[in-house]
Amino acid sequence: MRVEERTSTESVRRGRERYVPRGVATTDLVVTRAWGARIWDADGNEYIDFAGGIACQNLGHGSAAVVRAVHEQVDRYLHQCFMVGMYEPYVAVAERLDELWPGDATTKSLLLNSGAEAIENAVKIARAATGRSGVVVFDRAFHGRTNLTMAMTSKLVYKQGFGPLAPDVYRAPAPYPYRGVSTDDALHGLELLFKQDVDPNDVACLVLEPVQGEGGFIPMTAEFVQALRELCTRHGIVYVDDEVQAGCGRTGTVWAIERFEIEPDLIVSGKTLGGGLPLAAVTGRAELMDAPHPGGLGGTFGGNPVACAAALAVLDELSAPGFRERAEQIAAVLRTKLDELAAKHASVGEVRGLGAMLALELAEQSGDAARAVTTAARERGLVLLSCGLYGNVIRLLPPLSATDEELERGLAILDDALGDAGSG
Ligand code: PLZ
Repeated sequence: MRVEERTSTESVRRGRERYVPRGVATTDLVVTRAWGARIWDADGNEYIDFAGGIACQNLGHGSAAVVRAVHEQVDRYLHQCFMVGMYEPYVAVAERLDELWPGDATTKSLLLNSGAEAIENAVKIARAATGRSGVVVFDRAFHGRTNLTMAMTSKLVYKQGFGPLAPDVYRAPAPYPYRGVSTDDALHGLELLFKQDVDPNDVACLVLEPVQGEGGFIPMTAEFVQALRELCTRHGIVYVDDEVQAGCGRTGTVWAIERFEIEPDLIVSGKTLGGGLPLAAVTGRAELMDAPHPGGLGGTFGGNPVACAAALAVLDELSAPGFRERAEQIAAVLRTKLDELAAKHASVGEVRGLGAMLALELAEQSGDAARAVTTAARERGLVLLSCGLYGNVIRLLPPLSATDEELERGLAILDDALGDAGSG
């Protein structure tokens, strides 16, 4: 049995080398099964999962309600293409997103396949609605890997050699107190951008993650978000809230922006939205969403019925009583232990995050130590991811269905891995 399984690990690794381009960076892990907050590899080893497929499993692997909804939909029909034959699950997801909208607006939703595709469509909608082309994004942003979104994303690895990049994308600073960028500094940077590079009256939208994800799990300050909201209103700029990583219950509330007490114009969601199936959405004020002409928006698979059935179950679970309370308990368990680790391991510079979206930043701005920690963690049975412009941030994205015992086991492994990495 073990021999057979080992063969399969090696054959997957060999096949990956032979048939999959190196541009898709992978770890050594070959997964054969996942349940709740645990993953098993092809050798039968069990791992605690603190990655959740990069924030796609906030409800845990194999969530009963999601699996049931998927099975039922599979028996009905798999695909129609909404532009050929409409179906109820698409409309029902849009209706549910309207009910969950954090504000007073009457909203409509467009469904798509990926976060990047949804961000692209948010920009199209903002451009159609305003008749302007400029897009403002921020330092350390991640919005995707497609042509437009790689221009919006910071970090060379995502765009080097892939140009020309899309024009009319401008970058401004965002608060990062740990590295000395205050809210005032960031707002001053935006003021300069509007003096030096682009007239705010030529800007269609600004796009901001409420907690920066790939960029290093940096929560935006409420003052910054509120000042941007005010500025957008003043200049007729569309405020696009990128909730692809921070949304869908990660911080406790359905949308992270609820914690900042502003109403955005468009929300982009993805990842956990499809419960593990590819689904993303742009939701926003009806008059903005209706700006593009008929035929201007769409796609073959966007809002696939099976993904929509999964999303309906996901959105029910995220907004069910008790979800937020459990997420906050998990956040408290994680934060207490991370604070302890920061006190114990000299390599740790800062613990930060919002709700259960938490991370450790290593003081040294190089990816080597964080890579050593994630590798040591995997060897000890914990799947863990790094992030940040310098790759020196260790982020925690455990399923919010994890038990206290699973969290503690994962955190104990993180402690050991920080020690192994020679940073203790
Ligand atoms: N916006 C805030 O975090 C995707 C990237 C993994 P897609 N983040 C994971 C990688 O290396 O490609 C993301 C995000 C935010 C947009 C996206 C893009 O979402 O579904 O990967 O296209």
